[in-house]
Amino acid sequence: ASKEIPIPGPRGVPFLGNIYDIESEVPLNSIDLLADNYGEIFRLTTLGKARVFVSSHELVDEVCNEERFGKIVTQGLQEIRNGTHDGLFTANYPGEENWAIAHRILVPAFGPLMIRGMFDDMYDIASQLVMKWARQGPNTPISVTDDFTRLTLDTIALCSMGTRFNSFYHDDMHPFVEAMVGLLGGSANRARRPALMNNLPTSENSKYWNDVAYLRSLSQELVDARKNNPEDKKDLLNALILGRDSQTGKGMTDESIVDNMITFLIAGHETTSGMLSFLFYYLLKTPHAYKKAQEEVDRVIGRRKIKVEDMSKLPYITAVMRETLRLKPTAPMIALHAHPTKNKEDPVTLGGGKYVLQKNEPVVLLLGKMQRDPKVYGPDADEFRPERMLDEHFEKLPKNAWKPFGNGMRGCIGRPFAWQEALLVVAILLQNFNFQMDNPSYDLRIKQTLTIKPKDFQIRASLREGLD
Ligand code: MNH
Repeated sequence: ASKEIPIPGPRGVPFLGNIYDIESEVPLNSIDLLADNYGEIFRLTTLGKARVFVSSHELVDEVCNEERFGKIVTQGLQEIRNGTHDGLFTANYPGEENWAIAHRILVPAFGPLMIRGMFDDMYDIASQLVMKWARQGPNTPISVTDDFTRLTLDTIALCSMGTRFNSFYHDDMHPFVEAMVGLLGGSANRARRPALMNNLPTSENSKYWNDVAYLRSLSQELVDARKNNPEDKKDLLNALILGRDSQTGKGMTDESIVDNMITFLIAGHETTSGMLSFLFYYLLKTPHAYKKAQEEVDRVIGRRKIKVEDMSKLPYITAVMRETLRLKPTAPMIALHAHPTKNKEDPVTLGGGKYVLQKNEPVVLLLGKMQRDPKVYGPDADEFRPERMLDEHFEKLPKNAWKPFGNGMRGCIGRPFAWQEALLVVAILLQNFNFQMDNPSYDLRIKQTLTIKPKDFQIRASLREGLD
């Protein structure tokens, strides 16, 4: 213990601790600044609860060891459980066995064959976006993130609930989306308040529970509809209904199906929409990368209709997507703690005994900082340079140096879904339009909820010549 170093951090005020050290609008901004000031690890304590934030590749790599650490369901996620219970994203595992059952049933549903089966539905929604932008013409500023959110919502709804939100045909949100936004916003508010207030009969609380009830009843209706009118389709809804657990032979209960439908909607839209938005921001700020990406589409696909086979033939756009998620991982923080059954260390330490954690203290990985560690990415780590993410370099990155999809068995189950969806959208947009910033001097600002997105980012789209 002689080499022990106290974990640094801002001092804070009595009782409330560090709440004034975190800006409420974009917490990530202040947390990244604290990482700049305090280095690879620092501690914040709010209302008596401590947690550490780590941001060097070395420490993140250590915490990614699943023998020692595993996911912790933090307060924000804990509240979302009011709508999703022990669905995949919000389950406590080990402890809640439903996670393992749903995981075994659903991993194959996100396998390559199933994802290819969802290409036509993805294409359907992507072409609606193309039509909308084409009709708006080159003089209409496009609120990029809003339209990408329409796209990702409609895509995941079609593939996992078998229903169409038709978001491109309405200015208002679909009632399901409205209720989901209510659940997410309400959960964030509840996590910041003393529990007592969450049990009062306020109109806010009753709206919250009405939203949850609506989400669940509509989901159940859609499950019943598919059960009563079976469709021979490779989609997530069929996987939820028909899937059988390889270990127990059991199917999922309706309760668990609904938990995971809502989970897919929550986990599967903001992250992908944010990624697409940042991607177009970076392409428009980096003309040489934009040019290469568009040339790739023209060379590989040209003017014909995009096919699922094309998805594996776009290495530069793939690198652009990886580089976007390196600089702006849209799920910017994930929380772990010492593994409740496997880790017998007491106390738990990091950095070879240097940093001593408190009992069951959450460890938050700051993915955006870690993915700019100059020891891994060099002196130009802050630059958008897709070339560094081409396969031959990407495959040689040290372990756990690129983690936008989280870690290990609790990592993102939807990654292949998001990847195919985003590749298709980038390709179809570059194929059909030329883009420019609405305001060329726009500087990136962030909007933060569970995820991050660009704020007030607008572009213009003009149809490319030679299209009929
Ligand atoms: Mn996704 C978990 C990032 C797209 C469904 N996702 C995670 C985690 C990260 C993540 C990080 C780990 C969270 C944690 O440790 O608490 N996810 C992304 C990103 C994209 C994304 C960056 C797009 C880009 N995710 C999607 C899509 C779906 C989805 C699309 C669904 C179709 N993700 C999930 C689910 C989990 C998850 C479900 C929880 C998995 C588990 O714990 O078993």
